[in-house]
Amino acid sequence: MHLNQFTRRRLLINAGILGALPFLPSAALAAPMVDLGLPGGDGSRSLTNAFPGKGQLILQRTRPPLLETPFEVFDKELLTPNDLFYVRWHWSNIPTEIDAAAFRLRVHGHVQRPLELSLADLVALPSVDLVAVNQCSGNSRGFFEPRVSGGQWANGSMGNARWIGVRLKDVLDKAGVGAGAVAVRFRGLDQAVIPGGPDFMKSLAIDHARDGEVMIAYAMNGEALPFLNGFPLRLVVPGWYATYWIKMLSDVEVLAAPDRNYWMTEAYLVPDRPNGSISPDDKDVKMVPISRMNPRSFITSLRSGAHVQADAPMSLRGIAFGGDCGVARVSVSPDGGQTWRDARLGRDLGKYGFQRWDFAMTHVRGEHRILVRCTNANGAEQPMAPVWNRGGFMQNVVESVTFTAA
Ligand SMILES: Nc1nc2c(c(=O)[nH]1)N[C@H]1C(S)=C(S)[C@@H](COP(=O)(O)O)O[C@H]1N2
Ligand SMILES: [Mo]
Repeated sequence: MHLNQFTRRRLLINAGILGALPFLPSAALAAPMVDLGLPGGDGSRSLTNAFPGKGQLILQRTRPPLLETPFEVFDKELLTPNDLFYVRWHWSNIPTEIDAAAFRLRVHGHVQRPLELSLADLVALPSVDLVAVNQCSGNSRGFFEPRVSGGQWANGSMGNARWIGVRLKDVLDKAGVGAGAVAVRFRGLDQAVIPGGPDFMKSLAIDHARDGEVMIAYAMNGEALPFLNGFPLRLVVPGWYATYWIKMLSDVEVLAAPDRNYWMTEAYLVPDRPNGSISPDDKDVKMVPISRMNPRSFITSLRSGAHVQADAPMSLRGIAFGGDCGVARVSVSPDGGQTWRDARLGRDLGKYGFQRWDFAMTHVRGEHRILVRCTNANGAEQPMAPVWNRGGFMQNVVESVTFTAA
């Protein structure tokens, strides 16, 4: 796919006008509410339209903005619309305006030729596009029992988009990676608000950074990136949790020694156990940086508590993704887990993206609990018991919906 003239022009003009980030949207009190049904209680949230470039999203936190995608969006669109794509920042010190013409991406550190690339320089490199799921490590954290601290997300801190940009490898080759480089560290234009607080930075091992898949995206679904999703550039790390997908990317630093920054060694650690799952009583578990995503699937056409007409033919549908590889199979159990049948898979937009599935049911009567389970191309399948860890990361339990046909 080629970036059309419209997008190129939009990128190169001074498109990044945000104004001031709202502190507390004044409409919040009168706003429509949603109940996320969190098991620990207090699942009521307001919907907000108050954020620049964003449509109606669930307000999880105002400063820094944490905005969740309402779940019904995933039923309507396979590519999550830019204005409904979730938002998550760690620090509220985010620039409120970016001059796209003056913007430079700095590439430095253990390289032969440090670079300062303009957006025009980047757009001139060979472009690549890829459909991939961006999912917060803590997606679904609000469903953890016992509850853990952190943003109490329901299932909407994920989204699927077509990312357009350049290969990180091409940019690194232009700079010439020095012999003995071990990692590449990324940071954006946001800064810590607390004096001495750790600016948000993540790094990837050098081979991962040069795998030809990791990209620097300048567009999303054919448009410039929304400001709050990282205008003008963001890292896209296909198959890995979004914590690595640095937004407003301004600095790429090649390191000759492992990255010891706070966000790699203290935060975003998961137990070194299958699926990152432990029991609340487990002590002294070895922790490692979070990395690859696991498979997930969701029923999107029906919510728990729904009433449908008995004996009418039903077509259930939903989405699945394989995580760090494609979807091999989606199975559905119409009877609470006793029997399983394969769902029909929809069009494959790429192994890192959402894939639709559907499943026909007939002679439905009474109360039903339907389960859906994805197996990925590596043979990993969703667990029947919920994942639990102290960070509230990597949830991918088999989801279910209970409804009544009468
Ligand atoms: N510069 C910067 N990039 C960042 C973050 C951040 O705080 N600052 N948060 C990361 C995390 S944890 C997530 S979940 C994703 C969220 O991406 P989105 O806001 O575009 O949905 O951005 C990632 N990239
Ligand atoms: Mo995240």
